[in-house]
Amino acid sequence: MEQIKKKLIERALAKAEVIKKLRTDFGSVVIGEVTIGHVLSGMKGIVSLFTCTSKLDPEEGIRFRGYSIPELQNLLPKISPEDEPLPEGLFYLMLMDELPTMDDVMYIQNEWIRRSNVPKHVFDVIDALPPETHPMNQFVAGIIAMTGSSRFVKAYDAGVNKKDYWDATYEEVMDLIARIPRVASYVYRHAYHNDHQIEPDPDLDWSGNLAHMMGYDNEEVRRLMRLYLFLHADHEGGNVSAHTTHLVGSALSSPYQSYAAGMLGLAGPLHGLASQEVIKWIFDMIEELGTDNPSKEQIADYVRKTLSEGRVVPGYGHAVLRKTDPRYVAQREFALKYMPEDKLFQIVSNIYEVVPPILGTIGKIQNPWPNVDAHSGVLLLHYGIKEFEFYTVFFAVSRALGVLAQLVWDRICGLPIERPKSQNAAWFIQKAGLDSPVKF
Ligand code: CMX
Repeated sequence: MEQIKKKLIERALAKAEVIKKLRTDFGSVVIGEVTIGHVLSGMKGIVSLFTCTSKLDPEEGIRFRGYSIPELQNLLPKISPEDEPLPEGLFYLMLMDELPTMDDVMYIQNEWIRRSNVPKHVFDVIDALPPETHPMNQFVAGIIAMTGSSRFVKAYDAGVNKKDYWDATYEEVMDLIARIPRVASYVYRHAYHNDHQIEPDPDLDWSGNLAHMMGYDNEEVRRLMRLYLFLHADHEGGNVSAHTTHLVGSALSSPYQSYAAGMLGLAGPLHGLASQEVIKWIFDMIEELGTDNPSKEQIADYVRKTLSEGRVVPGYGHAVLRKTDPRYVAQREFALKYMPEDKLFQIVSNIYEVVPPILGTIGKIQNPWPNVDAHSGVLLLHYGIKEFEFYTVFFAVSRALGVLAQLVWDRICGLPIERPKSQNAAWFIQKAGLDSPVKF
């Protein structure tokens, strides 16, 4: 067995035993209560998922295996001191629960290069779609087309013992992550560059290769890719993409299937599609106002108009966070370092000053502050990646790291199929003691 798997399972088995013990010996311990409000408000606040890769604090933001974003910007291996952390290292941390050395990172990187060959029929599937098909749909079609090479399905069909599910899952997860940049960049070139595809460069890291295969070869873009793929990797277990990947995986669907399902959730405008919606919203504002240098008053009027039309202000608000998203802050710092004069960055900065006070006056909005999507597009645009419908694909590439590391852990811990109970309206009405004016 290769070294990393040996190390993983040696530690993980002891931890999995503890999780099993919690289930068998402490299953009746009460950890909260469920109200009608919880059920009808998107289940927010109910602790109902087990996730070990990361944890989200409403005030402080995300911590990956206990480490905050600024801490990891110092602690994770980089190509050079002024660079961003290599996402390979974050994956190692989330999977192994220890900070990687540069050797560990190089091991992951070389594994992903070794496993990165994408079967030709996957490209045929993408080619068969009209180039104007939304890039997220092309991307997911490409992922689903790979299910034929599922190592998990092969092992399952061969009758593998359930205690070894994690092994085939790990192998498939490593294949899948290795192949993702090739699929994503293939979609990009299919959608926007007349199918002129660019071959991978085996000397580049995972993020650098994505930029390279898309057609962007300067070092600053690679740096941005590393930052982007590091920041979007995980956001604990309850967000739609992570939760869906986990849920579908609980039926022992393959990692390819589970991840594809999760990414269809990411493709919604209230989740990852918001990164495209932010730029679209800014361009619409510029067009409507007739200026690419709108004043704060003009921006405020446009925000109020958006709200009065019953639309959301994209990039603002969050189901858990109650402060400015530290992922927004990290991107803002990148912009201040590399592109402080960028016109769109100035607009994004002005929006940051204008939107929270307006949203804050609307009582129902829990969090008026920007989330990760409020900033990502403007960085990509600065380096010439102007096709904003593609932005969520970057998010999907990054999100693979967290949700798939967790899927390996789900299988190590032998988590069962998920099956919460639902009830009809009459049940809730009776529980509430409501005298309903209409009959159910
Ligand atoms: N603009 C306008 N209204 C907003 C709002 C925003 N940015 N954020 C929240 N609201 C509204 C909600 O739509 C909801 O209205 P109703 O009661 O009429 O349905 C009300 O305020 C309460 O919402 P909430 O409890 O504060 O927030 P939710 O947990 O329901 O929703 C989120 C969270 C992110 C979907 C919401 O803030 C939103 O729609 N933001 C804009 C889209 C966005 O940026 N999504 C990306 C999130 C990050 C990510 O997953 O990538």
